[in-house]
Amino acid sequence: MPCGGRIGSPQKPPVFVYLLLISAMMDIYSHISGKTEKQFAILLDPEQCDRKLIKNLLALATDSAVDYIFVGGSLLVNDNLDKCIRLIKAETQLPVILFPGSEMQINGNADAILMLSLISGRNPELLIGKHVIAAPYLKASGIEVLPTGYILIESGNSTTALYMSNTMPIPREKDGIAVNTAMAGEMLGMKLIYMDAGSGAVHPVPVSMIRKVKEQISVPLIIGGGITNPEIARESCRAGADMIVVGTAIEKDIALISDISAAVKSA
Ligand code: 1GP
Repeated sequence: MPCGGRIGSPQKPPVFVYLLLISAMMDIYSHISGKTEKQFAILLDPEQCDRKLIKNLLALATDSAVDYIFVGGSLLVNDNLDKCIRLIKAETQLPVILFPGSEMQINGNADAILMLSLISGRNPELLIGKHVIAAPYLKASGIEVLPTGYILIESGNSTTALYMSNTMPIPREKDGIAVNTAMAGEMLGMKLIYMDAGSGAVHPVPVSMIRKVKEQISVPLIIGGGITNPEIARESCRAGADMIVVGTAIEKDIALISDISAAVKSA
């Protein structure tokens, strides 16, 4: 290219444009681990993926500064996952993260997937077996994989996750077992620890357990299951949860989105 001949100097874009570009290029894990404020994810069950509900719910989620949309379920009886993700993507820019109940719940239209290893259980299929089957499909999909140590905590009722996984949860008063399990997960290289009382749990994960686990790990801690109101969300965050996941309560009353989000963000 010949030198000279340029008329005037090119306008530099303002700094915020660079920041927006950097943010768009960041992967989901960098977003999760880099945020200093507490994060809030809504869990959508593909079985409940009605266009009108999704539209209303996502409008509220965007207005309420929700961080992520999780999609998945322990037991899907319809082949709705792809349709559901397309509906969500048409309505929001929020990142969509798969929270798969089985190796069949892989979809390249999502932004990331929690690669769950059920480290509270002793079912080899859910520790490594299903992952071996899923690995080539995940690679071909190009989706960002988030290695996650998944820990089920006794919840006071028999949840679908518990029944389907054919495992025993960690007893809710056994903080020490939860701490050791989370530490082992991190030492094995898992980038997230997710303690879950299970969808529709009567009792959420106890705050004392959250506090003790958080003291011993350095990767982000996700807490879900049985969070039905802003107080539980706030207390869980104050105890050490970096991200809260709520599904059932919001399915029943989507107005809870803004109250729970406010509680999470002010914790
Ligand atoms: C379940 O943590 C999620 O795996 C959400 O649970 O449906 O009880 O909110 P809820």
